[in-house]
Amino acid sequence: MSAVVQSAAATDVEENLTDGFNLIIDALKLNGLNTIYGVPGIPITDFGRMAQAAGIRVLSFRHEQNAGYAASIAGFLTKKPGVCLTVSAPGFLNGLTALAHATTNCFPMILISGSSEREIVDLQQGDYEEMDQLAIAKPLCKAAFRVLHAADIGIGLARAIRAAVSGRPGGVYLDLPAKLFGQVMNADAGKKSLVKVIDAAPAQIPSPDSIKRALDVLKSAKKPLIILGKGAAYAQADDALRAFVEKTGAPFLPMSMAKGILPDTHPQCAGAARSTVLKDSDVVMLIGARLNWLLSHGKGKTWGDAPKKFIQIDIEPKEMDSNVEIVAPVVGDIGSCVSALLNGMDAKWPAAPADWVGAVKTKRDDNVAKMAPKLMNNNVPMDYHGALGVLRTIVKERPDAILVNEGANTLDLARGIIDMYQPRKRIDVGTWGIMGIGMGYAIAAAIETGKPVLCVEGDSAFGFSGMEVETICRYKLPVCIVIFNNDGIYRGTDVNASGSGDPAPTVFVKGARYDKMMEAFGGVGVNATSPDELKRAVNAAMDSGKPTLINAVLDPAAGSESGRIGNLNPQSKLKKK
Ligand code: ADP
Ligand code: TZD
Ligand code: MG
Repeated sequence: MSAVVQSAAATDVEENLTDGFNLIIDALKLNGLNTIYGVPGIPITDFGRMAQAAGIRVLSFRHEQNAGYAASIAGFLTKKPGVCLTVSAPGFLNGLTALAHATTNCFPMILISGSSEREIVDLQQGDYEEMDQLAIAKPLCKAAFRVLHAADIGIGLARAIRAAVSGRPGGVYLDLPAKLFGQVMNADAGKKSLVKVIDAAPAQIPSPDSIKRALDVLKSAKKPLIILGKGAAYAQADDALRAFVEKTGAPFLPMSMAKGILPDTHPQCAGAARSTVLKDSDVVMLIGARLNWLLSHGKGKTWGDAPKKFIQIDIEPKEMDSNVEIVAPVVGDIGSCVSALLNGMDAKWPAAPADWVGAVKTKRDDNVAKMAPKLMNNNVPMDYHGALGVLRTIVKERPDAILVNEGANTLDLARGIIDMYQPRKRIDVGTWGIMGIGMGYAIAAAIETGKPVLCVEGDSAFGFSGMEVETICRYKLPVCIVIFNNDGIYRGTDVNASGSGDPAPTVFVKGARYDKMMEAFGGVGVNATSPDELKRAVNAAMDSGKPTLINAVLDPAAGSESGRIGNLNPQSKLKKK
């Protein structure tokens, strides 16, 4: 209900009034947007307070980028746009990275930012935190809107919601100049101006022809492969996806945030035979995954010489043929597309050829067996495998916990080693391979799902959002952060070739105790030097639900440059000796 301001007009006639503050709050609540991630300040300080008083959950962060990442992953986890609230110019810019990230990753998010007065900004007269924010946001998001009149707040938010969640989801910018918040209007007219968005992301039904074409190509396959991407996780069509994959009998490969839609231990999972299935498959069906760098653009050495046919299911028609020819494009939402495919497969649908399925299974079992002893080592100092072996078991025992993961070696090895068992339980660096998502993701995951969160963080990765441990302690969130502390980026062993006395660019303070940071804010800090210690500390944290940070001391020499993507890192052949 709108808080009503009473005003005694000169005429002595009392009118019920509302204002921009109240209308924005009412519009958010009307559309079920009940959580805001942000940082307060001019002109939104009072807005945050009032929103909280009105029952919206307001999570106040230490830096807007982290609040923005929180909003972006809230969008991924819930299919509703995550809302981030920032102050003008610098706060807005801090949030913008996350907005661009949301757009790149196809997560629905709305960045709402206060801004300075139009009249002054447009004449460039030097207002407090002056910046033409709308113009700057536009190229970095799916849509950008500005509201100048209180009466347009309802429409403005409705447009933002639709733009964020319909079609391919993405980031939307909503610019609210300071004056708007205090603008007063008649309360009844204000109430009527609000819009409850109906069917914000309408089902997009694929054409029957496209379904038939896709099934014909799939049926012709001798070596089919299904690749599940994070769009498939986002779609929340878990039962239909599982039924479809099982009906085909084909090996499936989950992209990192699609792990767990079907468990990584499923007999058809080809995660541990990735190179084999990419090289040797003859028909590849992409479901909510793009053929970008993460899949070597669908060509080159990774994909082998044998000719391949691609089928692609995606809500975005322009995604088709972006990197290679798609012989069977299926455009629609994944739930509708997969249901239509299932309907088109009769009882006699042939299972994937047994020789192919068998070959993939053999490769996978071999690779798993080769890895097993490494994961059981109790070396001190720890290596990645010893530490990850422990975490792998913990996730197996606690399959509903959410795993947040970032770093280089810490990311690449954890992704391969830690099996996931449920959909949308693994959230990580995403399409950009971005560092800094860690604490924002952890906070949103805890808030949006109420589940315990385990963060597996490189020491460098953690540094990008580390101050938010205070936020985690303040809101008493069930987050356990494990820092793989190898004294630096990739390794802690680099030396400065100049001998100037400065450390090399990739190394940090040796023997740093990140656990003390957590203690500073009343959380639990643990220094773990062996896999056994690590296991005890993580289990205690997951049992207690207390904010915990475990400094896992790793061998500084254990990692490799850029983790698994060293090939993307140019190296000078002309280095000085
Ligand atoms: P990954 O990184 O896991 O490979 P990408 O982010 O590259 O995944 O691809 C996700 C794809 O999923 C995008 O092309 C996006 O358009 C698509 N997508 C997102 N939501 C849906 C949906 N509900 N239905 C169909 N496609 C979707
Ligand atoms: N800045 C941002 C925003 N994203 C990035 N990906 C990078 C910088 C470059 N970068 C990586 O790609 S991984 C990484 C950086 C700085 C950190 C790797 O070190 P780590 O992990 O300690 O997190 P490991 O286990 O030591 O490899
Ligand atoms: Mg490191």
